[in-house]
Amino acid sequence: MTNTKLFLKGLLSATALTALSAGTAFAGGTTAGTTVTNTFTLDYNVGTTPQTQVTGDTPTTFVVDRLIDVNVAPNAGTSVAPSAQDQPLSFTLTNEGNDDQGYVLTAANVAAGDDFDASNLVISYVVDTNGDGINNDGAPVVYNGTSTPDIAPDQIVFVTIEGDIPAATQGQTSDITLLAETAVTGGSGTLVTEDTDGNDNAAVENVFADAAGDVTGDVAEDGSHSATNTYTVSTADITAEKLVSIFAEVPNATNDCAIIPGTPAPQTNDQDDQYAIPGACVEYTITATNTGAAAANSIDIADTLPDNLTFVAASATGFLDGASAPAGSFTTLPTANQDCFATPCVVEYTGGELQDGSGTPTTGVVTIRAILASSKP
Ligand SMILES: [Ca+2]
Ligand SMILES: [Ca+2]
Ligand SMILES: [Ca+2]
Ligand SMILES: [Ca+2]
Repeated sequence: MTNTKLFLKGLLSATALTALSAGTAFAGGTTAGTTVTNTFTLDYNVGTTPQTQVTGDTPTTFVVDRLIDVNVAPNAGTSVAPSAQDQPLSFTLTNEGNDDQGYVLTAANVAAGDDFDASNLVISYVVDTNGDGINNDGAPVVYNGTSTPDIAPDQIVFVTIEGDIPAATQGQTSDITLLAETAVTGGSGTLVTEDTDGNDNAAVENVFADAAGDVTGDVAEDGSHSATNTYTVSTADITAEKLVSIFAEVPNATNDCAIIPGTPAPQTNDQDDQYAIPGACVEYTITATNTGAAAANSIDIADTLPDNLTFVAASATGFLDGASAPAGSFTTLPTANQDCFATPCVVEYTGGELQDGSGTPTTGVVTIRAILASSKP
């Protein structure tokens, strides 16, 4: 055979295999209930003389039994914030048998080996109806105990468990199991049972082939399978401090109280130091720091200035969104030179964010300048 012929033969074999696979290859094999019939012929010679062919009286027949095999696998775990509601954990359920089946689903907390339990566990699912292995097949169905996902051999179901997270701390985990028990289709929730009295060639009998799973009691070949997925708490850890200093005892063009950050007056020794005398420019800084792994957002800093001050200016730095653009704004601000005795001086910065500070702490600062009143309030 020439090399060209060998190549063509290879191509043809591959094509033939592909065509066969597309039509009939299930993980569980030939579909349950298929009737398999066979006959034979026997030819023989006596001496050199061919004799009449012998054939069987009737073809042999059997029906293919029902392989019950299900697999539950967790997808990536979920990072959650303390006290967050309706947090999803996702699993993939596959019918590895050779007939359509429904599945009774159970979500449960693992009692030991983790740090907390999630509450209000709710199961929903999406059947991969278009068979592309992607959860793009419409709205989830909330599982209510009888709304079983009914799927064909080799088909998969995307199952999501949603739970509420308690006030846990950074790095704490919660393990949740999903158990799928094989049932008949149609939503009755009736579990299938295994045939125990040996094979009848004329009957479609249930044969269990599932593995043992994570849930206690989920042993091999019991018609069920289970797996575990994990919530991990990722939280912000915010601290804040407020400091006050005298920016300039006698503010002037060089040490302009209204320019932030500007140039503070010298604070080198007692002689040059800046004292809190009437007319001095006072600077408050409120510094917020995140040392946690999660971003903190909706940060709201409010400060009502003492009534013996006159507001001058305020600014904020360091509160950045995920793309390092400024996050937040002053939603309440006194007018420049507002007398805080006559009108309360409320400074409020709203909507600030501090990103993941677990490596390097992230910091935001609100700076407020005011003049110490020259007259008694
Ligand atoms: Ca637990
Ligand atoms: Ca899909
Ligand atoms: Ca049988
Ligand atoms: Ca099992």
